[in-house]
Amino acid sequence: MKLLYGWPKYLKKNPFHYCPGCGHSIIHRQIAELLEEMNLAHKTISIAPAGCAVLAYNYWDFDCVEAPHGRGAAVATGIKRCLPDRLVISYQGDGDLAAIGTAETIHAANRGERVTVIFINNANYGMTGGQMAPTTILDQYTTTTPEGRNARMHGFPVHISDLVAMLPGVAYIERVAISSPKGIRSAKKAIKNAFETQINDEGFSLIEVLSPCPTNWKKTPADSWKWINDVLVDEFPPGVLVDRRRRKDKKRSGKKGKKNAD
Ligand SMILES: Cc1ncc(C[n+]2csc(CCOP(=O)(O)OP(=O)(O)O)c2C)c(N)n1
Ligand code: SF4
Ligand SMILES: [Mg+2]
Repeated sequence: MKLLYGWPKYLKKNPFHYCPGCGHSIIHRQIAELLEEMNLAHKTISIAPAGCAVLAYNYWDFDCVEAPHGRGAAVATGIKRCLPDRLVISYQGDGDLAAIGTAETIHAANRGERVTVIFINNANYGMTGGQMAPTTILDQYTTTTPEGRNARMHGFPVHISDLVAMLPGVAYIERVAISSPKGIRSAKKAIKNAFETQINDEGFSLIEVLSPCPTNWKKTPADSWKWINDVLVDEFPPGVLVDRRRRKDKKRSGKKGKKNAD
């Protein structure tokens, strides 16, 4: 009999602590599946964030270290520079990456660090009780925007992936929405592209995942998918934001051009 679906080899048999309908568990599973399918688990070092995914190492059966809040891209840089043959994955939420970790993320991307960031954007600080994050959209209710996010008072949603995509060190950025079976399949393909980008030494890669947080959104899991599809994707449209893979230009690779070589 052909096995169509089973427990991924690199996912521990610990029950997830995530709320029903939370997107973190879907992406945890996809990362474990891909490392098995791509035969990369033995050389992977992942980085868990502060946020709801703080215990990611309880689920992943491959190496994982914990980074202080927001410092994932800096920790990833250090690991990758010491161990360049490893696949280094920094897993971060939107509060973690787009607020306290803005500087680390932008500078790691600008340096073209050969690391992959998985950016879980659920438009709020999930773990600490649903406060406004930089990615919270206008009019969205959170515990710190009880009347909805107001641009005059709180500023506009930060499109951090679009900002980072402008930097020449970046090789691949894609945004996906895990709010439909199609979107979930696209997420796995996007994460695979990012891992390949790193394995091929092409530059910084980041996948932004629009991910449901039913508990803090105060919605059912089904309504959370609907809200992503009806509302959140208007602010953060899914798609490839930049793809500079397989570029041949010498400035990028750091190799001297003919003109400068002699
Ligand atoms: C230096 C520091 N400041 C603040 C915190 C508190 N804190 C823990 S998680 C978190 C926000 C998490 O939000 P996000 O990164 O979006 O992850 P989510 O829980 O939504 O997945 C904050 C502010 C901390 N742990 N460390
Ligand atoms: S609070 Fe939100 S992000 Fe955190 S586990 Fe629950 S649904 Fe997931
Ligand atoms: Mg969040």
